[in-house]
Amino acid sequence: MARAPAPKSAASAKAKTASRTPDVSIVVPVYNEEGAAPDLAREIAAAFKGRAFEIVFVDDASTDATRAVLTALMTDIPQLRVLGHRKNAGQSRAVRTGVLEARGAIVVTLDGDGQNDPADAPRLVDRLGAGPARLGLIGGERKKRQDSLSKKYASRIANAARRAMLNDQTNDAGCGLKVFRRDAFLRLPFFDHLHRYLPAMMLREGYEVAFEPVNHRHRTTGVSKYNNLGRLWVSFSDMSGVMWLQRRGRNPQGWDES
Ligand SMILES: Nc1nc2c(ncn2[C@@H]2O[C@H](COP(=O)(O)OP(=O)(O)O)[C@@H](O)[C@H]2O)c(=O)[nH]1
Ligand SMILES: [Mg+2]
Repeated sequence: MARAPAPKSAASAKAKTASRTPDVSIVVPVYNEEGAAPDLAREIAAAFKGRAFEIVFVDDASTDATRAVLTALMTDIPQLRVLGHRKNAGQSRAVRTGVLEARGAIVVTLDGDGQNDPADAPRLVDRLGAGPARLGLIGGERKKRQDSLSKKYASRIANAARRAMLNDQTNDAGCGLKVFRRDAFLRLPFFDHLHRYLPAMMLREGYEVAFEPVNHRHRTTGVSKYNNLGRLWVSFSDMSGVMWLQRRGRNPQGWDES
């Protein structure tokens, strides 16, 4: 990955980091995360210090002060960008908005509540960067989930069902920490809840996917935006849609030019 030489002073370092084209864009969808978002932004900046990166928070029309507290941080963190949907459109759409706006060739996504640990992200970025172009995505796999027992059980059952039906090689589809090639993501069909089916859609497009164990932390502020029943209900309709896409996803195994 190309890197600019080390700048001389702190002031010029700031200007340089802010203006040079980033290698990596860290995209964070947020909805009503005013308590968690500022610390998370600082943690991401610390984890990527010394690299050419940008942080793109996408506020999905929060009704709390999420957008304001993030905007106030922009002077402290020059790599921080804050986008805001005019109307709530869901986590997947927020990820997509961030990826469309991203300037880095590699995109990291992280949950906005601080449950993913930004310190894991550079390792995944390096692994993707060192891999072949056909490697489209590296997904985080939470080894020790820090969630309620009911959420852990529901998620275990949902993951087993999804994996059996979609054959998507994924043990932990719900992990918000993922790293992928921006151009690969943009080739995928978009639908609400796509963020849980990214490995399946990457495989459909002909990319390989890999997984890496990551840390997981308790939510210390704000509330979960999903409940088990709601998630189960939508996953029934999502699953049949994704299976249809898989059936209709004929793949030429690459192509050649004469
Ligand atoms: N943009 C956007 N983000 C959302 C929405 N719902 C949840 N999120 C974000 O998605 C991430 C995961 O949500 P969370 O409630 O923590 O799910 P849980 O960890 O499974 O309980 C967090 O960063 C949320 O702020 C939404 O409607 N829009
Ligand atoms: Mg969470």
